[in-house]
This record gives sequence, structure tokens and C-alpha cells, in this order.
Amino acid sequence: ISNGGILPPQASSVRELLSLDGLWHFTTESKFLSNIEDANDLELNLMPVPSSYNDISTQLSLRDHVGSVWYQRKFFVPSSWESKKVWIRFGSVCYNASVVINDVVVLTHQIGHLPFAGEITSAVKYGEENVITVEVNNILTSSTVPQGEVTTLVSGRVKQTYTFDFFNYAGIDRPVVLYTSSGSYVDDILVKTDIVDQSGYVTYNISVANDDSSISQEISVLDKSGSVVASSSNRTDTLEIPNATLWWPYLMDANPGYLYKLQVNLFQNDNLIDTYSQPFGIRKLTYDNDTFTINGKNIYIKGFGRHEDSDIRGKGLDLPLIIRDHNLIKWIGANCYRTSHYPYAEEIMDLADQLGIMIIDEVPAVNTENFNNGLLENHKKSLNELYSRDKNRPSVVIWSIANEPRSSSDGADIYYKKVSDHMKSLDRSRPITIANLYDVDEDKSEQFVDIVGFNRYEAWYSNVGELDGIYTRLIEDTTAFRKKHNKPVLMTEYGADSVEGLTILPSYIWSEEFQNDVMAQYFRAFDKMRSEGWFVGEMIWNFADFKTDQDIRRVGGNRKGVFTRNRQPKAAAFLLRKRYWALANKLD
Ligand code: BDP
Repeated sequence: ISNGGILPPQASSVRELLSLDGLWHFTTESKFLSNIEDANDLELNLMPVPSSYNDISTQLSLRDHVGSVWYQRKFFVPSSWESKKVWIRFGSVCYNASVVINDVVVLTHQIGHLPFAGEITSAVKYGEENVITVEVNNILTSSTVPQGEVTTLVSGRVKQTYTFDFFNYAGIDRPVVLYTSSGSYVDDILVKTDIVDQSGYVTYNISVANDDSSISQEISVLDKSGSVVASSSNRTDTLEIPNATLWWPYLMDANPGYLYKLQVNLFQNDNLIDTYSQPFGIRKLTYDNDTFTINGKNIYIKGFGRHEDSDIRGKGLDLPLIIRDHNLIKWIGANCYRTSHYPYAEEIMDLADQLGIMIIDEVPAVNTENFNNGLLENHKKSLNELYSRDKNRPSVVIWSIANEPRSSSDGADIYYKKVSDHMKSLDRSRPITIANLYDVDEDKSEQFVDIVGFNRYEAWYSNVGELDGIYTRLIEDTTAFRKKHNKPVLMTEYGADSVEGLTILPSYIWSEEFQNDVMAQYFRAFDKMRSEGWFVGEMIWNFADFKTDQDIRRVGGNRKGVFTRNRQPKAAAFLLRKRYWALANKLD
């Protein structure tokens, strides 16, 4: 594994790129048939990449498979690549991956939802066909991130159990690419920005792999039209951009999501050996006990918890779906979402950067319990990889270091101090949060965050049907968090399930009316708390319905979406749209 950066590969005059997406051979039994026509069962032994594998076939056994599966395909490496370094990069594999090329293990990786890459220069045959096999294992244990447990049922079948509330999809769910580089290359780029008066300041640091004294560089900052607005010949520098166009969130400015590019050119003896174009936005975040600001303006978050989830493909990257989602996000007037409960695809994060959608970037640590050292190491590792991938993204405004940890248990305080110190050692420019489940007196984790996030399901999981209690209880709860921690407070989840088309008047649980009535009561409470200044945002659970493990509280999955799983609006979407647009006009 490359122990340096994880920059997304870019095709350029010096780097070539080849996609390995498409149909791969697939088996749960580690033996590949030479011809798929030889298969004597009903299912095709073919699997699309990218996609989760669970819902592709008709078999319960594959949907609920526990353990390894194998993917295999052939690929051709051009002879012209022989003089270069050759790499392979996976956008993510859930969860454990072992990559074999022509019988040699070239790469292994644990932890889903995060990219990994490795050099395969000496493993491939040039000007010939090669075979790649990827073993993907989905077992979750007490020390993996996220956690799970494997049990044996009365029938002898092995079952993966887990406490998190989304289906445990697995597979090669993001793109796979081969690419080339020169012997020495741009391994990583770090960009930080600041604003003083009208000027933007861009501080960058370029890491070069296999560096030597014959290598020099030219760095330029390009604006959106491609004009050079600043340049340098240093590896590390701070450049001034007079009259900078700032990166603003959607609906906080007429021109949201403005991106510059840091163009990095590496030379060796006057030859261009690498070139990389790193997008970034000029923006300044501040946070203290009372406020959270961007470019000097207070942020009020109007957003969602979401999932990467859709019919058939599960968590597989789906470009039509992600464009539809972001059209809906713009339509509804939201300015933010949390990547609950794991890092989302880089293609999704790119859209957020470009559209000015703020992101609360969450690690895959969901419902963490039974705190142990192995878990802590994996939790930290996932933070390292998340930071490494997303550190330059202007859209990322908060790091979420956990969702609903069992933070009232013994050891939770020690554990979360370590996790939060670790995140702070990586990045102090962004605040951190935890989406907390517990009451203020039970929770031991929020003392270590900058913005107190909490999830509440009044009139749903607690005091079911009691719409008239929501306002008082929520204000009491939120104020208690504020009093104890003296920090900004953010509602990271609230909501109620509804089955689209189920309409009952007067409202009754599971109906569209009930979901709307719950929301209306929360809105009253939010408005009251907003007037106090330290309440920094509201995020409804969930953007869209999504699949979960089988549970009698779930009707084909979790139905708290304001959109259906197929991305059509429920009544709730229109109510939310009215509120988010009204808030945008008031705040501008
Ligand atoms: C919260 C979890 C979220 C669930 C949601 C719910 O953070 O993952 O989907 O509740 O139950 O506890 O709808």
C-alpha cells in the first residue's frame, strides 16, 4: 500500500488511466469457471463493478452471505506502459479486500468506504492479458469499524448481526482504475486557505515521491476561467489572491461553490514528469463557544442525514442517482448533509464542493460499544484515511467522529478523549462533532467535541404519538446540552417514519400527515432555539428511505425519508422545502 497520499488519479499528458469497471466474474466458492456458460445453476456468475452484490441475484444466500466472495476479470496492459510505474486504485471495497494480480497478492485493505491504492509495476505483464482476483470479506467483529458479531443459527447457518440501522451491503462498490505515473511523482498535496480583508491566502505543501535534487516544480493557482492568478516555484508556499472569490455554501451567496485549482507541474532536467490539478475553495471557518462561521457569516445548517443506498445496487456508486439526489437537495433548499454513517464516494464529495453543499464528514464508526484497543486503532486508522482523502475539500466543514456511540458506558470518556485528540492532531481548522444518542446526564463523549450534535426521536421512539410534548421536551433537552457544555448545539437527527400514500386524518403514526405534524412541532422548537444564537442547525433524518436489516419496526426498510427510496417526494418534502427556502431568505 502506498503509505503516502491517496489523490484521485487524473489522466494528463504524463499519466494514463484505464477503468476496470464493468462485469466481473463472481463466486462465493473461490473457484472460477473458465466459461460462464458452464455454470449449471440459475444465477449468472457475473457481477457489476461498482455495485454491492447483495441485491443483484435472486438468492437469499447471497443477500445474507457472510464471509468471502471472489471477483475476477482479465485486463490488458499496453506495452507502452513498461517504462512507467503502474498503479491500481479502489474507491472502496466493503470491507476487507485482498487483491491478487497474476497469482501475486499486491494489496490488502481493511475498512470499507475509503479508497486504497498500490503499485503493481512488477506484478503485471506488459503487452499481454493479466488476471485480477479480488477477495472481498464482509465479516464485522467487536474490533472492526463498524462493529458486528457472527453467530451460528439453529439451522447451522452463519449470520452476521449488527446494531446499526442500515443494510450491511458489501462488495466492490466504487470504481476501480489502473493508472501510470513517472518514477518520481506528486504523491500528496495539502491546501489551506485564509482570508484577510479582500485577499485570499493559499498555503500549500507538495509531497514528491522518490524525490531528488534534479526535480523542480512550478505551482500556479488558476481561477474558474483558467487564468493564472498566482504562482510560485516552491514546494511549500503561501500565495496571496487579491480580491479572491470566496467559497460560499448554497443559498448563502449568489455564486456558491467557487473553486480554484492548484496546478502542480514537476520537472526533471526540464522534462515535465508529473502534473496534477488540485481543486480547492477559499474559505475561512471559525468556531467558538457560541458561534460557527464561514467567511465571517454565521452558519445555520439546514440539512439531512443521508445514506448511500438504492434499489438493486445497494451502496454501489450510481451516477444518475447522485445527480438526482443533488438536484433534489438544491430544489429543497438544503445547504448541508452528514455522510451518515460512513464516508461517501469521492464523486459525491466532488459535487458537494462544486455546488456549495456543506458536509459533515463522518467516519464509519457507528453505534460503537465495548471499547477495546483493537477498535480504537481501527477507529483512528479510519480517521487518518478520511482526513487524507478529504482534507482539501472546502465542502467539509465539520468532522463527525462517531454516530450514536454507547457513550454512557464505562470507558467511553477515555475512549472518546483519545479519538477526539487524534482528530485534532490531524486537523484543527474544522470543528468536530458526535451525533449523540444519550441524555445529557448519561453521555460522556460530548465534552470532547466543538459542536454538540444530538439525535432525538420525540413522539416516535419516545412518547409515541405525543405531538404536543415535542416542543417542551426538545427545548429542555437542547438547553440542558447547552448549559452543560457551553458550546454550539446542532440537531443531527430527528424525524418519523411514513409510508408514502398512507394518509390518515387526524394524523396517526406511519402516515404522511404524522411525519409532517412531527416536523412542524420540531420547527417551532428550532425557531425558539435559533433566536438564542448558539443553536447552529437542524438536520432531518432522513433524506430518502433506505434498506435496513429485517426488523419488525421496518417496512421494507427505514421510512423516515422525506423522499422515497426511488427519490420521489412525500408530503414531508414540500413542507421541508417551504421551511428551508424561507430560512434562506431570512438569513441572506
Ligand atoms: C438513529 C440512528 C440512525 C437510525 C435512526 C432511526 O443514528 O442510523 O436510522 O435512529 O432509527 O438512532 O431511524
